[in-house]
Amino acid sequence: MKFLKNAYVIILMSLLVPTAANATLIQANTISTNMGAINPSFLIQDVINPNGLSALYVSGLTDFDSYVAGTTHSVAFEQWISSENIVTGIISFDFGGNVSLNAMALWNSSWGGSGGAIAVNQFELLFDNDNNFGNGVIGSLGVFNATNTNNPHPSEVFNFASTSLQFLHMNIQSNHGAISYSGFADVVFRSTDMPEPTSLALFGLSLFGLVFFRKRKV
Ligand SMILES: [Ca+2]
Ligand SMILES: [Ca+2]
Repeated sequence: MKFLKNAYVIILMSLLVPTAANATLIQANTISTNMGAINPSFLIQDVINPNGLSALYVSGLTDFDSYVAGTTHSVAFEQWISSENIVTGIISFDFGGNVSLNAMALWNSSWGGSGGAIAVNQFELLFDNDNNFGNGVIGSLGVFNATNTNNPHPSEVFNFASTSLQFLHMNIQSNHGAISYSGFADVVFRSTDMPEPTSLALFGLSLFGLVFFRKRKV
């Protein structure tokens, strides 16, 4: 009986350990910006779908760390480019419900422009309780610099303290020199929420353990 109980605890622990180490890639449901788009081929919506990346992802299923480490972006026409003469501004992400995030990965733009690259450079991430940057935000997750403008380019990962949020704003403060446009190719986010299938497995195992030990006691 004691052996069985110990075995049960060990199985439970072994399930908990990989869950803590893994983190799931998650994508926003919707995105909007006050920076517009140069034309309908370069909409902001392009940055939250896997088109243009060297591998596909599935939000809520794909492992974040291995995905962003091995995936590049090289398709010049699968990216967002701002309206002319707007190089700074706000991009807002809505996750459709509360999620816990602790990193964003970004694949930048490789387009050149008058004065330099259009790739975004300095930006601040801010979390909010609505989709409106203008009426204030709850807090900042940090100020970051995106430096990689090569083509094809790997992702750059920006880490921050794990935060529960539904709305995230990216306040773009500079690009890499272009005087007329800013842009980037893709973003994904790192979720620290426990993946659903593991939660279910743990729940099932707990229930099994409870029933099993109850039965043995009788
Ligand atoms: Ca894309
Ligand atoms: Ca707000």
